[in-house]
Amino acid sequence: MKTQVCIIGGGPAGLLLGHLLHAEGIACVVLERHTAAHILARIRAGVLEQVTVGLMERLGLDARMKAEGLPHGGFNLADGERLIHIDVAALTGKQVMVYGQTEITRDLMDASDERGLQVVYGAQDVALHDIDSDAPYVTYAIEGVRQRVDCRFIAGCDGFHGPSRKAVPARVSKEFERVYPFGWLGILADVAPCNHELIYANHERGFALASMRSATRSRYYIDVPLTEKVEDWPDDRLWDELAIRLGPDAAANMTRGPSIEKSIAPLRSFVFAPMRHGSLLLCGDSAHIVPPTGAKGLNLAASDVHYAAHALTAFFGRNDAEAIGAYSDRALARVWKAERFSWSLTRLMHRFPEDGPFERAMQVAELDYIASSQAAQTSIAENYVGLPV
Ligand code: FAS
Ligand code: PHB
Repeated sequence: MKTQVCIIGGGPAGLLLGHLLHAEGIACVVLERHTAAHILARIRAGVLEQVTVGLMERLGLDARMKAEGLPHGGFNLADGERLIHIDVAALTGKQVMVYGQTEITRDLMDASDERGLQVVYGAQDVALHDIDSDAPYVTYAIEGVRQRVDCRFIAGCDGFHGPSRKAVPARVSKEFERVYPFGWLGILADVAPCNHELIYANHERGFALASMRSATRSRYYIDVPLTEKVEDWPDDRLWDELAIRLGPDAAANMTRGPSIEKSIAPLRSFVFAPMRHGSLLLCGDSAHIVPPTGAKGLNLAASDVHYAAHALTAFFGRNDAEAIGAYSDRALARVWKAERFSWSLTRLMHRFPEDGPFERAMQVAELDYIASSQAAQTSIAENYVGLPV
């Protein structure tokens, strides 16, 4: 097969990029190792910044999101009895959209069939070749039969564990990483949320987050030591812990129900630079990971795709390679700001095992400052709703 862009990975980054390029008449193919059903079964992000909403609008794929999504104008930081409301709408004039990553991915998948975007599911042994040249190619196997895609660019949208980042020579790359000493145990249940907005709680027993997917489907998290397993947390134990950590008011409004999904996700901050090498561009989790505290992971994938689509459209449409050359610096400039916010909010809202009384006093002082300062709340709000792309 010969095409212009070979996209590795059919998650949100790969499908968003594929649709944007396809809409511009740029020939592309998406290679995904799993089935569509496998991808839709992964429960991940829940909060969309305007950059993500905007890309779905630009593609004309925002109808279901606008019909079923929940616009949120604020969120809450709970510290013991205290609830600090961050009025994002009043402080920034913008909102976030609560609409699960699963639904975004479903909308993109459904449109692939309708619009003729070629997505190959079940692509095994994907390998990148000649990325330093102007004629790279990708090999893969379908049911044991080896295939080859010749292209001008490869877009590595294959997540943290994919092959694309590893194809960049170590001599030209640099990694930055912080692994956190806890994971997030998440539960999805078809029960009404305990609050109309999200609550991030820093309790003496640990972190908790009350989120949602709709008015009838809730998503909750607590932080747990990395030694814990999902089977250590039967539903009742998790509901009891959530009620304690989220506080009496949230607990009084909490509806319990059977989990339809329950999993533990490790937390890390990770950045890989550069995000372009030769004819390979990296987008999304293949190049960076954030702790989910700031709800940035999916949204950073969207801003990478925004920059990558702009660069590839300029290259193929106007033979202008300037934006390709600038892609990595442009994407990383926004990535680092989101990394800082996500790390900072994780530091503020979690009890780290190595922390002592001083570190706890710093958390209390920072929460006191946020509670009393519009400037501090504005800073949090503008990062949460998404910095400009
Ligand atoms: P993805 O990982 O979503 O997609 C990469 C795709 O590439 C996958 O479908 C994979 O199968 C495919 N792939 C990998 N290797 C391949 C190969 N060799 N060949 C072909 N295909 C290959 N973000 C938030 O904002 N909020 C959250 O609450 C949140 N929770 C998360 C929970 C978990 C467990 C994880 C892992 C991530 C979470 N994230 C969250 C972050 C997440 O939403 C990512 O930011 C988002 O999925 C990024 O999208 P992609 O870059 O497309 O990567
Ligand atoms: C979610 O609803 O899954 C969610 C929301 C906000 C976060 C992380 C996860 O910061």
